[in-house]
Amino acid sequence: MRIEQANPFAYEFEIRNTALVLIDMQRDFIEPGGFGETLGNDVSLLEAIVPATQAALAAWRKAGGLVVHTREAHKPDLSDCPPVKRNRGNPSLRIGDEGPMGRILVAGEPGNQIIDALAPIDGELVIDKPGKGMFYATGLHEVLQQRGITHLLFGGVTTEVCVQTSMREANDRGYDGLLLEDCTESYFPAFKAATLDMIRAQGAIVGWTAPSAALLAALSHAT
Ligand code: C5J
Repeated sequence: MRIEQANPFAYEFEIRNTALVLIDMQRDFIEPGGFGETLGNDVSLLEAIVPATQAALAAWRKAGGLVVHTREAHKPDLSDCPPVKRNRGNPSLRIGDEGPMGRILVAGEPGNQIIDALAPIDGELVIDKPGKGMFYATGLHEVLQQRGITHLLFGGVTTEVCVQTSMREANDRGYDGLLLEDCTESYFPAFKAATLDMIRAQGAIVGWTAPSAALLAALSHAT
């Protein structure tokens, strides 16, 4: 399969060797009252990518591809949240503190769940990650290797933090990664634009980007 419109050049993949990875599409980042808003951000920017992400997820499921959902989530005792992480951000509402949707970025809390529109279904992987990158302290690389995954299609939030970190980690581990441009967002539009440029610069130094319509078109020919 080939996405001709990918940047900086066509992206080739096989569904059986590829996973769609949705990074941190959690209530904490996307809905009012969560971690994202406590940092002073306008969360409606992120909500805008939900329809395109839903369409990509539905098409990928229909094609029978593997889906991986990640959540930025810490243990309730915060033993996996180093002080350098907890002590930054909004001093009056830190990771682990009680917020409007439960404890901020803590596993099992209402705000830590993936939004209903993109809720995982049986057979999909759900990875709780204590860092920004999806491979740090998760064991995910081994799981993907066992399944023969070599290519990763990315969506999720935020573009320049957890998505970019995960793509860079993936690149260093030998995966060919492509970021779906309209299925990712930042609280800072300029950061998103810069991240897309950085990923595909210098002959795809981190990976590729493409509009989700190009993926849908490729899949419609295959299914
Ligand atoms: C952040 C994330 N921005 N998922 N997390 O803290 O990008």
